Amino acid sequence: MISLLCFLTLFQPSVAHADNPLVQTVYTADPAPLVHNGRVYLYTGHDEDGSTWFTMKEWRVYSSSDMTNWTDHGSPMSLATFSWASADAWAGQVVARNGKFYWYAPMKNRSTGRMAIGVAVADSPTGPFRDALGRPLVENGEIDPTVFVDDDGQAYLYWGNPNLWYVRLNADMTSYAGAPTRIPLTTQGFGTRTGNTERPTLYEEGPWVYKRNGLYHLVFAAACCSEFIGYSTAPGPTGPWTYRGTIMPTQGSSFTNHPGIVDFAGNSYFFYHNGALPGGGGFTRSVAVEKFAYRADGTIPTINMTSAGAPQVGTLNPYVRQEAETIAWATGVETETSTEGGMNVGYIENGDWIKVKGAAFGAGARSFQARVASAASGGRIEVRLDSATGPLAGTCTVPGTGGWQSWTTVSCPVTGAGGTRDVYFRYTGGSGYLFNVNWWQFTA
Ligand SMILES: [Ca+2]
Ligand SMILES: [Ca+2]
Repeated sequence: MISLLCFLTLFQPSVAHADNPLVQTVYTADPAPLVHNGRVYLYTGHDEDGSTWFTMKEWRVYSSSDMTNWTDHGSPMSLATFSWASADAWAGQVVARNGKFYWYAPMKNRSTGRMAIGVAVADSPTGPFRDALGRPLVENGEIDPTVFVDDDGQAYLYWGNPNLWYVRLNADMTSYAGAPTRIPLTTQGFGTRTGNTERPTLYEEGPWVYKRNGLYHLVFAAACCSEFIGYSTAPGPTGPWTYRGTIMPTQGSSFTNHPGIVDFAGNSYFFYHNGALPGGGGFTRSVAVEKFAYRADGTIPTINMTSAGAPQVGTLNPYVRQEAETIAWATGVETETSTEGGMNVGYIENGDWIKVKGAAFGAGARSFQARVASAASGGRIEVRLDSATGPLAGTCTVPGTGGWQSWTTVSCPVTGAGGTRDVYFRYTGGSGYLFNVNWWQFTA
């Protein structure tokens, strides 16, 4: 983490207005979005800092109601969730059904040494998730599960690298009927790869299956390496597939990519990953998102990676409790589990800051309060508008509270915060870690 934090501090000026990648506190990979109850839940893997391989031990969850400010829900599932797993917490997906949330993910089976796909279940989209079976759901040494539930209720699990498989899931979502079936990888279905006789089609890995206007879409990481994102369509969930071309060209300094597509609030969004964070690369990836619109004929346009990301949907209400870990952009800080529930922002040092985008202050805020803790001597929260060096609307003094999880609420007057503005919380104080923040709220 140290190298990432140092890089972020140095990198501040040039990224102040970017919103991609979506997470700056850790490296994230393999995005799998889920829309539920007016929020987008984003499930990711976690590349360890300084990785030189796909060294991944846990999965993470973020959520947003506006595609811009993302709330960190921590890690509700890890290799430790699965008693049979030994390594490789790789690309998975969560689907909602039966009032529960099912997370399908590949990992290495300790007893066989092969990659297998497990399934965990939770009552909430943010977990906690528990192993539904105590053993793999399916195991054939291949990876990258995606699950699609058709309109008739039949669910399908697709996965595979180097092959592409599907199996029909039962309604319980944790068992299946029939045997895994190999989808024929034909050049008609998945395009032509040149110079690789063992893999003559473009299909590489990372399938993402969904249905739109009666047409089944199979989006996937194509060719290798570096990968691009392509897609195929079919009249039914089991094919026959027809290759439709490139969605996202090879870009972004990660030699892998991974697609996730959802519709939310009347728009369509394409999630992917790249190596755009400082210190980023093929094993230190970051998830990002672009808004897109299907063409009139239903095909998917070319989507390029940007640092701007998707525009905000609506605004953020600063007059209700907002989690400190709801972040449009962060520099220097990390998140951790809070004893008050959820997460808090921590490891705050002098000059670190967090951006919250598009707070709708209306006629104006009168005061600001924050839930804080400090085992040191505290510091100050500067409430700034428009940028980290923008107009100072107020300053709250944070005292020492006797512990990093000994919480108290501080408040301070605010002036000049009216209309809809980006808010920057800039943390100042002495040396070392200053204090933690759990949540904040303005008063009108
Ligand atoms: Ca820090
Ligand atoms: Ca919190």
